[in-house]
Amino acid sequence: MLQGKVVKAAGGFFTVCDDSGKEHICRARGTLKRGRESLMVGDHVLFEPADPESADKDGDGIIEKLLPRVNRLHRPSVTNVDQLAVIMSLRHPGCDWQLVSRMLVMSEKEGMAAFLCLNKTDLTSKDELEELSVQLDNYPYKIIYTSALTGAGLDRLKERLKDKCSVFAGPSGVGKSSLLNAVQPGLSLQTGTVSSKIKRGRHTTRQAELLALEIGGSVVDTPGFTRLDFSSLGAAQLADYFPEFDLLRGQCDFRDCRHITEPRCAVREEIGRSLNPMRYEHYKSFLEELDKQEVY
Ligand SMILES: Nc1nc2c(ncn2[C@@H]2O[C@H](COP(=O)(O)OP(=O)(O)O)[C@@H](O)[C@H]2O)c(=O)[nH]1
Ligand SMILES: [Mg+2]
Ligand SMILES: [Zn+2]
Repeated sequence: MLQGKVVKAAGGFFTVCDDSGKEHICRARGTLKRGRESLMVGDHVLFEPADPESADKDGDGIIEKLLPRVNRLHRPSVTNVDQLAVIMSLRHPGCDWQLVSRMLVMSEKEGMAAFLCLNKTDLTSKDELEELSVQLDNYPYKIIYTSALTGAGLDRLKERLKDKCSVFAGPSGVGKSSLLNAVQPGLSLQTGTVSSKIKRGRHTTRQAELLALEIGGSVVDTPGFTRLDFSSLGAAQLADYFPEFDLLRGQCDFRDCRHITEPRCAVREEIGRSLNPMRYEHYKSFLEELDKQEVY
């Protein structure tokens, strides 16, 4: 039996990449097809490769066992992800900072590292970038500025992607596929203008696929998370998913402080100092959203 990783799943067939990089088309044992245990892209598995001696020359391998998962993302379904690369553009379309925070909360919840990539810097003036850097003072995640068009920042992006399994997430049209094509010119992923995508209906489902990078590592290019609700999140845990609050934990006067109206709140005292004000606003609005969920 060999060990491998599922890099593609479609129509009941799984493409499994073994340790030497060879791909095998496999089917799964019945018990691995259904329910909670159903296989997905990113899974580590044990499989029996197709027997080259067998009469049925086109026979497929059989996946026998699913190995434990480290984490998992939904829509697209991917597992064992090292990091989430949140991709946004500064213009066409402009950056949705609240959506960025939403995705970052998700990555924290799943125990994934994350970084932010702001693309299309070629469309932004130097003044705008300077203004932005004030707005992003004390932003708690690494930010890489790129242009898939001019190639600016690509080396830094490659450095981050090397030898990791990354998921590219972000709205349609920000340049996810263009960035991947620039990182690895042979990929030839389909890219499109914002308007033509909207016409075609941008929520067309597509299977997640792990793309191996020549620099080492792999990337899942997603059509963007279409539904990102907090239904599985409790209000009491929200603050745990804002890593910039970590150093202040236990320092508020009230032990169960929610950092909203309580007096002598260590978090609120740090807003505009070590805490980024925009991030705190997102915390507040997510908490409101979760409170409503829990009432109904
Ligand atoms: N000016 C500029 N346009 C870009 C850049 N990156 C992507 N685009 C364009 O933005 C559109 C959407 O790109 P695409 O890669 O399909 O975005 P995706 O939906 O996130 O995969 C295409 O027309 C690209 O040519 C960039 O860095 N600068
Ligand atoms: Mg794309
Ligand atoms: Zn507090």
